[in-house]
Order: sequence, then structure tokens, then C-alpha cells
Amino acid sequence: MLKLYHAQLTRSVRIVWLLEELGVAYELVAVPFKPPRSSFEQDTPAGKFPTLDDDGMVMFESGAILEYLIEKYGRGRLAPPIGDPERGRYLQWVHFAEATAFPPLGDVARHTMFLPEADRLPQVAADGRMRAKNALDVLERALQDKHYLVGGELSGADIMMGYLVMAARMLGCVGAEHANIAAYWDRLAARPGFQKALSA
Ligand SMILES: N[C@@H](CCC(=O)N[C@@H](CS)C(=O)NCC(=O)O)C(=O)O
Repeated sequence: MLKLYHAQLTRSVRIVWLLEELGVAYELVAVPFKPPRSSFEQDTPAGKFPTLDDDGMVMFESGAILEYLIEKYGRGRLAPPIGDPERGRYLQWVHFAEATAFPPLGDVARHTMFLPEADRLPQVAADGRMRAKNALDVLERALQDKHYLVGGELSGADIMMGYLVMAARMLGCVGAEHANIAAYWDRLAARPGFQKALSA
């Protein structure tokens, strides 16, 4: 059976949510999160959240795990098929979430919460907030007249970006100018699979 190493509020929320949406059986291994000073030091087989163990095949990176699980269990759900005109923008959002939008939030989190106070650099946190706002502004514009990012229904892109929005809200980076993001958040947060993932 699939085994998912999970800590509350970490990126493994995405994979719990995804598995719930897919209706796939899995074992959840709850591991306490240690505020990181460096990296790959969590008590999971790969040192990170999420870590997936599929019958001995251990992998990390939430976006890669999401693509892997949708390929294996999606049966046409949660992603436009290869060759579909929507496929490109689907992949864009899946990768934007971690490659572009999350790094500034990571800077904010490290320099306001995770590092010992003496090591926190206010300029790095402020720069992170500015770059996070740039990324959120891109999302805000993309959500104009849209309920979901791609194809009019929930996809893996929303699972990747939904967690990003959660983290941005927790760090105080979603502003009054982000009305479309606020409505998008309400829509995502109402999904039973996301609620299960948030309470797991
Ligand atoms: N890009 C990776 C980031 C994974 C990551 O850094 N996860 C955090 C929790 S949200 C973690 O495990 N931090 C502890 C560490 O870096 O050692 C992904 O999307 O899975």
C-alpha cells in the first residue's frame, strides 16, 4: 500500500488532499515536524515532507509525487491529457507553485519563524514579502472569471496552488487586493478532501 509520511501544515497536505480526491487507499505515517535550520533533516525516509513510499520506491518533491500519482491513479481525472491544449498551462501552474511562488514564502517563514531570532534578517523577510506579492498578483489575474485554474474543474494545479495560498495566508502575504484569491481559497477550503488533509 502507498505510505505517505506527513506532518500537519507541511506540503504533505497536498498529497493527503490528492489521495482523498483520487479515492486511493494509503497509510498515513504522522511524523512531528522539526523547525528546520538546514534541510533534509526530518524523520522521514527522504528527510522531507512529503515523502512517499510506493512499495519500496521512495520519492520526495510534492509536485513530482502529484504528477506520479495522477499518472498512476487518475484515470483521466485531475489533469488534462497529454496533447490537450490545456496541458501546458496545467504544467505551468503545477511547477510555478514550487519553482517560483514558494521560494519567497520560504524566505519569509525562515526569517520570521524558523531561524533563531538572532539569525533572522528583516531585509530578507521584506524582500520575500515583495516577491511573494508579485507571484500572488500573477495568480490573482489568472483567477479573473475562473473558479479553478485549468479546464473549469479541480485539477492537480489547484492542489499545488491551493497549498501555496494556504501558506501565503498563514504568513500574512494575501492582501485586500487579492479578492479572486480569497474566493478561490473559500472554494478550495470547502472541499472535503482538503478539509481531511488539513485535519490529518
Ligand atoms: N519543493 C519541495 C519542498 C519540500 C519541503 O521543503 N518541505 C518542508 C515542509 S513544508 C520540509 O520538509 N522542510 C524540512 C527540511 O527542509 O528539512 C516539495 O514541494 O516537496
